[in-house]
Amino acid sequence: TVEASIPEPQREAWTKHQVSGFKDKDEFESEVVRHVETTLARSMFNCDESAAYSAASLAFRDRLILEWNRTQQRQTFADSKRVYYLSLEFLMGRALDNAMLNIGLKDVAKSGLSELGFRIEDIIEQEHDAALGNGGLGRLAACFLDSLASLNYPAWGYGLRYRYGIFKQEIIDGYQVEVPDYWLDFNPWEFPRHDVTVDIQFYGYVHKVQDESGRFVSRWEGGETVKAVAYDVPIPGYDTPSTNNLRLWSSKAASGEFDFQKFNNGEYESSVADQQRAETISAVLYPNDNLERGKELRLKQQYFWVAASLYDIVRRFKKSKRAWREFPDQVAIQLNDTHPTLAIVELQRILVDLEGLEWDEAWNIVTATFGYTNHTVLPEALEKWPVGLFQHLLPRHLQIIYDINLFFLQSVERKFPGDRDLLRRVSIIEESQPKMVRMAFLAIVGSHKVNGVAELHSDLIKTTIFKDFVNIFGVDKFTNVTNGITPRRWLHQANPRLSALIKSKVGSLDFLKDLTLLNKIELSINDKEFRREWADIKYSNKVRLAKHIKESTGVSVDPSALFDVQVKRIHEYKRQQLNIFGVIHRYLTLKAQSPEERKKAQPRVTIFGGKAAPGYWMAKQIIHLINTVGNVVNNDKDIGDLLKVVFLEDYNVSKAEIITPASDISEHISTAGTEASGTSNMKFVLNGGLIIGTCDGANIEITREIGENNIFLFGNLAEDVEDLRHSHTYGNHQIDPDLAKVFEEIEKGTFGNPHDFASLISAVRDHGDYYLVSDDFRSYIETHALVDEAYKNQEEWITKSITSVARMGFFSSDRCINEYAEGIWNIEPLKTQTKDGTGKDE
Ligand code: B1H
Ligand code: IMP
Repeated sequence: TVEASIPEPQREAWTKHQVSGFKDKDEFESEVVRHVETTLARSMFNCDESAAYSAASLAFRDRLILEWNRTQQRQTFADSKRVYYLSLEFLMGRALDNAMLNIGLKDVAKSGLSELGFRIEDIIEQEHDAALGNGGLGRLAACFLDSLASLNYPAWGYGLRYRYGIFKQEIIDGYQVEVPDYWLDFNPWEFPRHDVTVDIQFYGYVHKVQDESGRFVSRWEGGETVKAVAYDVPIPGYDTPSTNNLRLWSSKAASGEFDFQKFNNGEYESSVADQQRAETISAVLYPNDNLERGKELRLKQQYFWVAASLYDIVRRFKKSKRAWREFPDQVAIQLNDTHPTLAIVELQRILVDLEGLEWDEAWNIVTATFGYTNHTVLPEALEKWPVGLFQHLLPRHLQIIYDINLFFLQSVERKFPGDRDLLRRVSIIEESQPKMVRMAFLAIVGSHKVNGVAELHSDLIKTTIFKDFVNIFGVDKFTNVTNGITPRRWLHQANPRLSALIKSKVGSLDFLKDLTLLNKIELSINDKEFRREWADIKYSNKVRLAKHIKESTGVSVDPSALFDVQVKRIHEYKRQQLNIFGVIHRYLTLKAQSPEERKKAQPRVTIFGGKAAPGYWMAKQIIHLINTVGNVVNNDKDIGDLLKVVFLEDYNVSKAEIITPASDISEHISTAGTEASGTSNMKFVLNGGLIIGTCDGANIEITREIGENNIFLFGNLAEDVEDLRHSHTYGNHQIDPDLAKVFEEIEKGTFGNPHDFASLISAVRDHGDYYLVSDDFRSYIETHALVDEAYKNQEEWITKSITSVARMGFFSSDRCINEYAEGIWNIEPLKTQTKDGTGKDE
């Protein structure tokens, strides 16, 4: 059994002193005071809110780590298959509130803190977001960790511990300014594991040597070595003791400190340079969403993280002393986009070069282990690396890639003899100048399943970018797993009153574990009291947001106006430009009306938020235009409260928790076929907001679930986009007359120096309107008019809102994770209650 390995007397001492976490208010307070007075070296006389936050977090962390240990022990002894989720981004947001709610001790903490003189809301506010991600892709990884733990799956996340997460955005004179996000000053949620380290090699050369059996094997030698140090972040499941692990790697000079040899020789500067170069690897998150820009340091980050993670995974597997062919029965590895694709090559290298397996045997193990999730069809986001860069940084890996490609192309040739153009199209090596490694193709060839993240997107990858691979591998290799969101954070935590109201109708909080139970609230659709409370909750969430808007922008908004929200990364394909052009059109329309006519207009507050990649010029122009339009509109006496335009700076997870529950209508208006899924659309609807959107990504499935009467769809369809683009270039491209008036007004200087917005306008008018802004403008404006009308009928609106929420059960990330577990990973949840602590029986 578990304990047998420890001698009797020692075991007795250990069990006698077994630690357990706090269970009630008194014990919680005592833990907080202990941490304040010892860990933080403070006292009741100088315990400010920040110290109280730290101490409360440490008290919860202590509890979590005990469950973490038990969970890891259960998993180790059950010895069942685990899944490893490799993601370069984990956009976790704040941890304290989430830990309190998932463990179920928020009320205890609230009264405990209150007795010590603090309001829990103020304490929660002290926490700095863990912002190790750009947008949807990183937040999806965070929701997946929550579901994996809540559903008791044996699962680990692997990522990078960036010293700087996504930059903090400030808006100065209407422009985005980037400020570094140094978040690690004091992070109570991580455990440094200075004993868990891996040496990672770069550069060097490859040569062949004969092993004991006389076989020639490749050896990769020389070059630079950097140390990876593990930092563990416990991930609590909701209403379960299961606590999983997110392991983040930090880079350090391999020699530990700087080079004393050089230091003693008087080479002071270069002696620290090596150390600094090593630490640079995990220093900063690349701030690009849906864009790849081939920088050597990024490839270094990828290999560093992938090699450390695989070393860890393989070490854990080897402890079980199983045969290598059992590896895929014990290990599933999911690649979150192509960023970790090198893991495929690294595992093949480990098996062939270090463990001495034959190529084919190794390759069968590799392909049975990996699954690849594609998140985008945008050409500028598909990763390609110059062969020369690979040759320099990872010489052995390039050889392996060439071999993988050769064997793959030979198999294609056998299946489709003589089709040389096919070989050229699907080759992992693009024969361009310079030659490039196509990471998505490598990921497909090296995985047993490839999935898209919403139905339309999964169809599109099969018919466009990966079409040839469907013919080669068969259609069954390609599948769909529609994204989801965790209802714990995005309903219960962000909107506690709505969660409580739903609970009163469902009978319990079980809907947080089985979101389809939401459908029970549809039975109360005519319950007057329920409807009144529903509307009241939305209103009070809007009051809270209005307060935030006032504090952060100085603009006063009326909470009874229609709140129209678009918060997400700023990108041309997401079309914030369409939105702001629409706002200008609305403004011009109001200005042209008589005061009498204007009285009939529906008052609106249009709210924007989101970061632009620092080098993305167009996106920055969009932010600037939104701010200048806000300046004009918000100060126009004719307009008053009929229209307000605000840009909320530094949109992040914790701001999303305030903004999402306060929306009446949110905008998901990407050019059809460009947004793989979108996940904020799900969050808004789950919080009782309606949406205006294009037939794109998950909007389509949301429509199917909630019914088309409950969503405002507009615009051209994905299937027509190519033809429209063609006609822009080769036909007579006429832009929409109302949009032309908007452009005229900008060019007159109404919103500041028109020169600042010239390229925004010319992209639409003169350069082919790639994102179809003009084509969709009319239907966008008309659909917004329908929104105004619908909002005036509040009873109808509330009915739509309740109906939609009732039908959102499908979009839980629990459903999504169960689909991955069954269809791709072949793993099962682990029981949490066992007689002997091994997790083998209930
Ligand atoms: C998504 C990215 C992405 N798709 C490259 N692709 C990056 C690509 O740093 N990079 O190089 C970073 C991010 N992100 C998003 O994934 C999609 O645009 C959303 O539609 C989708 O909802 C989300 C999660 O699947
Ligand atoms: P690793 O996967 O080997 O790094 O182990 C992760 C954690 O799981 C360890 O820190 C332990 O808490 C736990 N663990 C792993 N192996 C054992 C074991 O053999 N006995 C008890 N706990 C283990």
